[in-house]
Amino acid sequence: MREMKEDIGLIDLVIEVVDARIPLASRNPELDKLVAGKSRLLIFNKTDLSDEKENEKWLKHYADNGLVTVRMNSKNGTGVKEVNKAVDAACAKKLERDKKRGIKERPVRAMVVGIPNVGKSAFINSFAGKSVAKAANKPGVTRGKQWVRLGKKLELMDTPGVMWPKFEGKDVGLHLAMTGAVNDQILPAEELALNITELMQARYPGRMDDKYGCRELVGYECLEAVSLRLGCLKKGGEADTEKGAVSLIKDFRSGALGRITIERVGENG
Ligand SMILES: Nc1nc2c(ncn2[C@@H]2O[C@H](COP(=O)(O)OP(=O)(O)OP(=O)(O)O)[C@@H](O)[C@H]2O)c(=O)[nH]1
Ligand SMILES: [Mg+2]
Repeated sequence: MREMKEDIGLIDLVIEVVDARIPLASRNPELDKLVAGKSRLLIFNKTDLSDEKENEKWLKHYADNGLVTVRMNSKNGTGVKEVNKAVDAACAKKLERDKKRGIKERPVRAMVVGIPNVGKSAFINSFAGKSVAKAANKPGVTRGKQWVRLGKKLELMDTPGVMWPKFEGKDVGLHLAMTGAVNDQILPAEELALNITELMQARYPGRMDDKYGCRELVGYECLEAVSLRLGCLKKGGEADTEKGAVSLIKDFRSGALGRITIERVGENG
């Protein structure tokens, strides 16, 4: 955060990457203060993993709040054309301003920010059309800032994920753990899985049963049923819920349980 504050003077455009499954927990309220007065673009990322109906509601919510938002799937590049348009618009404004002030043409500098594992580097790669930034499915991959030059017009700064200064309420931390934004060592797999069973059975009834035959069970009983179905067994034949939990979490995050939006418009502020 401190480094960002130092760099913000160099920046023309701030690109904030948000996880469409957790649009609240993946936004950083500190950012608003930091980027006040800068051109801004919100990338609504991982929309292939989130519920389409909820995507629509979130996009409307952002539009109502005057935010320029582009829906992205940074894995396959869907949305890149719209990003180009939005960046061009931001760039045009800046070029005009520079011209008026007699400043020589220089590239637009954009800073890409967001929480760990949200897809900042993947977004830059899909925008660049080639692999220029290291991306991987765990938090903390990008360690330091890195400039990426895209043609003569644009320079992008990849930044390490920044976590909220503190977790307000238990749900923020839980939701970040559900999507894999915080290190898996922080919350025991079984505890996380128990929370996932509850969320799935309440929000998307039937999906867990279709996949694991666990009917409407929740909590530990559900986790046992899931583990048995997946063949996660201990020596005596009882359910290995530790192993089952890890598989369930993987299915939940990868989309194997369908497209899921954890946080809804109008909830938790
Ligand atoms: N399904 C899907 N996966 C995505 C999308 N964007 C990124 N990912 C995946 O999410 C994981 C994290 O992506 P990164 O680009 O490394 O995330 P980051 O924000 O740069 O992470 P840090 O550098 O650790 O802060 C990778 O496995 C990506 O392939 C997307 O739109 N859809
Ligand atoms: Mg990164």
